[in-house]
Amino acid sequence: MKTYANTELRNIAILGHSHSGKTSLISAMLSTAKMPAVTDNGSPVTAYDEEEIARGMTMSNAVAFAEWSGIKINFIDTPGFHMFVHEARSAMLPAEAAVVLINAQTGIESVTQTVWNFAAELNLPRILVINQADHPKADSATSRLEMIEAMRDRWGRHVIPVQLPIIDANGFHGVIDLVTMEAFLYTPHGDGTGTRGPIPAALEAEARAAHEALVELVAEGKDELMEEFFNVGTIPLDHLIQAIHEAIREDKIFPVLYTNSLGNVGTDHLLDFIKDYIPSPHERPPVPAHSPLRAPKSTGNGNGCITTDAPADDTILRPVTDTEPATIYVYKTLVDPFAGRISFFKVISGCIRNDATLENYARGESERLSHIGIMQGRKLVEVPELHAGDLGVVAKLRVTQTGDTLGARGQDLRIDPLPTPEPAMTYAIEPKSRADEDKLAPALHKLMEEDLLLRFYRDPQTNDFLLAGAGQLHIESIVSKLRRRYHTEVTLKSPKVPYRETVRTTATGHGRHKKQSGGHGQFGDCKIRIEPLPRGGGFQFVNDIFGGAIPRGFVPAIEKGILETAIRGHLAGYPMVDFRATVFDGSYHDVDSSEMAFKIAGRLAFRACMETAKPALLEPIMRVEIDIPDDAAGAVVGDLNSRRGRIQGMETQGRQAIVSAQVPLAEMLTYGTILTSMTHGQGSYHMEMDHYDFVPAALAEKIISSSKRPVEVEED
Ligand SMILES: Nc1nc2c(ncn2[C@@H]2O[C@H](COP(=O)(O)OP(=O)(O)OP(=O)(O)O)[C@@H](O)[C@H]2O)c(=O)[nH]1
Ligand SMILES: [Mg+2]
Repeated sequence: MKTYANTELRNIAILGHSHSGKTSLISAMLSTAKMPAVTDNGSPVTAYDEEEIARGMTMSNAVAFAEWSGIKINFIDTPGFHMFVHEARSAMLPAEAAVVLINAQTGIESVTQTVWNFAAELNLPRILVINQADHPKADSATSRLEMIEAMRDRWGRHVIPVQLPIIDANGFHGVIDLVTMEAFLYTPHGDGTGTRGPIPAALEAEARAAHEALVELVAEGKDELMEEFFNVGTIPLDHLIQAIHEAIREDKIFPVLYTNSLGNVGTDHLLDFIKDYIPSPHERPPVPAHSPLRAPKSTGNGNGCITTDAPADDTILRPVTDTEPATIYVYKTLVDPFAGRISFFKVISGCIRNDATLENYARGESERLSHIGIMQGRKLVEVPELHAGDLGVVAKLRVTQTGDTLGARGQDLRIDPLPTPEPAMTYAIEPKSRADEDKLAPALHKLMEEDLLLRFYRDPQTNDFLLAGAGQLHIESIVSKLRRRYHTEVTLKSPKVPYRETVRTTATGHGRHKKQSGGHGQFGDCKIRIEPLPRGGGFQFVNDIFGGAIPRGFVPAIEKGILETAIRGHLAGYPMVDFRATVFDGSYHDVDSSEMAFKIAGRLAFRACMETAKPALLEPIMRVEIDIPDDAAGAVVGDLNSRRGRIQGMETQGRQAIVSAQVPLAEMLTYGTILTSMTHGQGSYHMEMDHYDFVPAALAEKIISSSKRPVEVEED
């Protein structure tokens, strides 16, 4: 197949609330472009995952491409269900524009705003598509104008229609292009190709007024265009097209278009719009990267213990062109039980040829990129080369993970991945048999490569296997993937609250391990200071030994002893976080000192500190958004108050109310059932981890007294 140059590429993230029709729209556009639009079993091309097909929703990003009028458009299909919305965020780095879908039937929904914010954070050009325009609700001019007003209320007056839908007794069957002032008429459920025709008389006046509004907005701030507009009364078409292109690129306008993805109406026009108006990778600002000095060193282990280095500002701006040295960024990983690891990357700069060898900077290893290709859903189409800006895949890289930057040897730069939220729910799981237990960890490690939010570890108190994820549905889908893909059966047990422990004050402690047994003795001796860090501070270790009181070689063993003990907690067996441990003094013995002896000394010193450091329990506080009929708002707010919730705000939209609150996770474990009964099934909610906070004393006592202290095994 043809390879496409930088200027012939468009990378589009398709975003929107669940069921707005993203996956169907991509399939419809592919069909219009005469590309494979469905898989062998009839599902849309980007809906290939068995789990997603079974649940009728997208749960992770998928990629497909269309060759259209000499360019290649790469689409990234993203999930619209709130629990998986972090995936949509990770589509922002490889994309040059966001197409935000709005369901004509339901209007702006909670995830619509969330994904809009993601795109806005990166100043990504945004196009609004009112999909499902075949719905009777899109039928009247009033409801259409109300929708535009609602969008302007949220995102400003720069929201501007570039089309009018043609809706009559035959339903939605055409669009008026407000730039060229032509109409395109479709046969619903046809091949997606419109026929050019005159603007229907009934819409003429409205179309003219909308055209003028568009011209006026685009000309704003551009003196030559303003002059032309006032002198001639309009702007010549080629100037107007160029001005709209620039205004979209600079986030000065957010155009609105209309489609019906199920009936394939308006999709050729949307493809044309993407081709003519969306910036190519080359036209977007250079990509910010930084040198390894600033790379955060992380020992994140799922238990909240993170070691970080202080950042320094050393940003490098890398233009997206073939002439710069090769650099790729891996934005997604898929692990196929048979084909192995498939890494999805964006070519940030340079031209990547098949069989290239690139350096994975963070991991210090080189990787050979044999068989590079592009993805059409699950199918890999091999290509000889990929130019700067293109999205590609490569199978079987050895060490590369999502978020890694690779490139030519000699340069070393890293692109910061976008943040992934912390898991919101933790469940205990139990393998059904011994064989399942053996398969569990390898299978989950493969799933964790694909899914950055998933965590797997053992409960330090009960030794249970724990799975942490975005919520019940997420964890259930993992259990199901374990069964389908890896033939590993597990039972899901009750959800757990991932409490943490921390310290409230600074304390010092002395740990001395001295043993004389037979020949060699053991001797380790250290003094440490434990200090609280702000929430989210993780774990920091400082070596403050002067004058060789402890040889350097033994200091990491002290850190290890502290960390291993901290992970087991002091009060109720939960990992201890947000503290700094400083070793400042100690002594050693020329013959009897060993790493093991210092590790034990570190552990003893840490325990000694706990006597006075005022250890305390922390609990996760969730950011909750609840969508309910407005007459249920009083009851819902009252109930949240009784759950130690803090109401942050309430918004009404028509007859719906959206309540935002912060509520401890411990109070939300069965909220789904409670909300259903309070709203007669009319309510929905979304929650994500916000921060950790101290557990109130009375409650903390209960948790501590009901916890079983882990059995401590002294190693020596
Ligand atoms: N009437 C009508 N139905 C549509 C249209 N687009 C999608 N649908 C239907 O809406 C449902 C959801 O469509 P999807 O394409 O899966 O929606 P999505 O936005 O990808 O949903 P998530 O992956 O869950 O975020 C399906 O039943 C589609 O058949 C449309 O334009 N008109
Ligand atoms: Mg979808």
